[in-house]
Amino acid sequence: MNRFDRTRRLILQAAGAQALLGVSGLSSPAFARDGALRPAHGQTVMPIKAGWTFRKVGDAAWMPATVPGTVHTDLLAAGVIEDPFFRTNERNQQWIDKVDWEYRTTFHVDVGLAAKDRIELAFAGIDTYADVYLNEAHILSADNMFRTWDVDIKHHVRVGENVLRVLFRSPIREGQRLLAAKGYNPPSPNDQSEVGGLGEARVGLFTRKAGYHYGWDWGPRFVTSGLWRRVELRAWDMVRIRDVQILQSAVWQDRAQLDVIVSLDSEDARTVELTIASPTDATLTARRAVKLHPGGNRLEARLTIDKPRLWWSNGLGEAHLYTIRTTILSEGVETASHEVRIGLRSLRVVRKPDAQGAGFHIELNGVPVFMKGANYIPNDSFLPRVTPDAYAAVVRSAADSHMNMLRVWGGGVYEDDHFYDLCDENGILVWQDFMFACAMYPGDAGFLESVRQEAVDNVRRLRNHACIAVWCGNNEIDSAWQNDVPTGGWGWKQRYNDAQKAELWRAYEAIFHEILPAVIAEQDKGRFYWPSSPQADWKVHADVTRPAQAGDIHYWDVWWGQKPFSEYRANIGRFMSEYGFQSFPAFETVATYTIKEDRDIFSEVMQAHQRSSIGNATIKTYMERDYTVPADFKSFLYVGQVLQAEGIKIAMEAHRIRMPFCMGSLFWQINDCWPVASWSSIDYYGRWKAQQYFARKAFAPVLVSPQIVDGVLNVHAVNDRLSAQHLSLDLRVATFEGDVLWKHAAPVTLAANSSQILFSRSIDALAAGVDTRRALLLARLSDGAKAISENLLYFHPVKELHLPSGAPLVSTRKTDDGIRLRLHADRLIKNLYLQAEGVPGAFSDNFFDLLPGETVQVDFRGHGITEAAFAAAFAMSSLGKLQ
Ligand code: BMA
Repeated sequence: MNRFDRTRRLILQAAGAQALLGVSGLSSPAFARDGALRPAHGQTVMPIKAGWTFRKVGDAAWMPATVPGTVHTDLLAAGVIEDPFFRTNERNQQWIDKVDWEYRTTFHVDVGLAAKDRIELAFAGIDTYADVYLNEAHILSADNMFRTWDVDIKHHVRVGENVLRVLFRSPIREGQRLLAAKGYNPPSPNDQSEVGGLGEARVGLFTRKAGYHYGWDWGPRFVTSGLWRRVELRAWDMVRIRDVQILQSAVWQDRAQLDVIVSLDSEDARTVELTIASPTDATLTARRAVKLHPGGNRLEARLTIDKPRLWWSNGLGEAHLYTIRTTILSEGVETASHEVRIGLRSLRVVRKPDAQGAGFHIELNGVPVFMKGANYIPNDSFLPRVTPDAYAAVVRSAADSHMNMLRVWGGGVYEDDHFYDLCDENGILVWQDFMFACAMYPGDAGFLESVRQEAVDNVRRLRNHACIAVWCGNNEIDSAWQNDVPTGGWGWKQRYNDAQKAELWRAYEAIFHEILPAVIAEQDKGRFYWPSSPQADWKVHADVTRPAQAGDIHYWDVWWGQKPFSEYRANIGRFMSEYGFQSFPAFETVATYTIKEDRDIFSEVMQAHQRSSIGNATIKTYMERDYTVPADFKSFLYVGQVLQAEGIKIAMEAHRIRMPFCMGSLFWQINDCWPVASWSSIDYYGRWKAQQYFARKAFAPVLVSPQIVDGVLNVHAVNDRLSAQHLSLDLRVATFEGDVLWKHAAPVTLAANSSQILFSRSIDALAAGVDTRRALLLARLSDGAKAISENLLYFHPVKELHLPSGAPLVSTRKTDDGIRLRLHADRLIKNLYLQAEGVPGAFSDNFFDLLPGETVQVDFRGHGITEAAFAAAFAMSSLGKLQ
């Protein structure tokens, strides 16, 4: 449909548009990440970015500081500490979080600015225990990293120089004080207190601060302090729009009904003109006069859009966004405005009881959509240095790999606005955890109120984003404690006496069953809230012994339980929100944190960049099962990546072919916060591991997946598209030299949005007389000459195969953005690994099997690459070469 041949109307209905009185205490508008001003919208906005200095409390000398920033990165820039990520530097930087720090700057206020009706200082994020002084008057005490703080400074600010000083108290000392007051330590196993020199005192849970700062099983311990998001002065006269909430009350194919709620502050009683329009759609426009009262005002308006362009998740259509601009005109002059982007869509989480238990699926615009994606953690231990490009690289990698969901996991942070903007634009739905993970939290009145405020701030900040699909209370606390099953859980509750147990569970209920759902109901009515991930959904499906039948699942018997990858096929729930397997990053990344003598997986440095208790040995154990373990370090890293990718491929495909029983597959984890061996599919520097390339194939909209179960070959096909696909299926058994031993071809129809078996045959019938150590099965779905999905199946573990050892023929030519390679092989090249160390860029495909007789084209893309530099760095490995 052409966007211009549809009429859209916007109606401001008189009944819904009257001004309501007396609503106050509204929170701040959304923040942009980069310090760049959002259009001032009638306000004067002055970033307080320049001139910052810092010192350890008690020191004489001030050093230059960066805001937004952290103490650690400022110390690094000042040359006081070395790169925290290099070798084991982390260990000797643990003193930083145990002392107090002071930050200071000055800013100039002119007469005009000082005369404004209202002046406020807005802190988008303070990490964490801080007292703020303006011209030596105390203006704020902060104690929650996740909150935003707006401080009225009208009566503190003066014409000329103003001094802003922030005193940060050590989060560790504060935590120790709170722990002592509590008298016992609640469970919090991921807090790496030993690294911090605190023994078993796990203090992180007492502070509303990112859990991973205290260390995690993929992350170092850097308990930061600092002004981690921007600080700005805002001043205005008369009227200021605080917030505009757009409720999508009903979205149909032919019509969308929006309720717009404008929260604004007015200095006096006046009549103004409210207009709502869309710069992206000239037909949307409405205006009317409204009467304002002094203080907080709430205006409501109903809009109707005919024939809306809907927002679709990646793969199903355009992620169309409308910009909605709200303005206030006073005596014909624009005095305040606000802009927000929305995507029109209906979204429900459907949990319908069925014969097996109860389903759990996302329904988008009336369509059940299988969620393909990953868990997402913070991109750096030091958040302020994450660039917009780094955010874009992760979200685009997800979109390019056919993902449609990321789970913002609860041990990190409520992410930057820019992240959610990118998700909106790329059709990536977000499963948004609140920031609680793997711990039992305090339940005193002060803590609970802080949690409530934090939830209000972040729900308000994020609620207009099209991408937000699920609000989730926490990560894994329900399953770790399992209050309903006396012997259940991870052994947490068994360590406490009855009074402690009751206290800890009461706090859990207060946060996750009372406060958070109440905030959602009040601030984001209608959006789905799920108390914990995973949760067995016993309310819908009462069989506690069979959690796989309802709710979501974190499946960790592969890796933590050392079970074989094939177990992924047998352990499938209704929504797989976590599963994963580790690998090392590429050698180039390892080289950034090691010196030559460290390059052994059991060296002190390699173990320090591995935080899972069973880490590197587990990678080796699994490798021994299926692969010939290479003796040299570099090859070990490469085979480890293949191991991870092949293992997770089993899970991704197994989950998809079980649709509609299973309707989600989010692996753990897409990114890293430092260079480390972890479950990530993309490393800290943005390098795709083998797994990310494999995910792109396993999550493709149309998938062919051959599986052998109990001696029977089943060829499955999954079609995520909303229309039937008429394709040809081509199956063949061929030797590694390309001789075809068996084949089958047939036209097939894949029903829309479904999984089906296309072909079944006993393996004996196919492989009779075949030397299965020298042969493979190829399954291909094509549309005419174009391959839509292709998959290979081997009959034995790799170490038992007789792989050819040759290398492909390679020709290259320069393209506009890099180098184009053509690769050809006469015999199978298994998991061909293309490398160009030191040349900035990335291969469009990698770690794939090059089939005999096949020629494939791969692009190496990057800026300013010369053919000579590429040729000098280019190298290839394959599993055949290593055997
Ligand atoms: C899950 C996650 C994380 C953890 C990961 C790997 O428990 O929620 O807490 O890092 O598994 O162990």
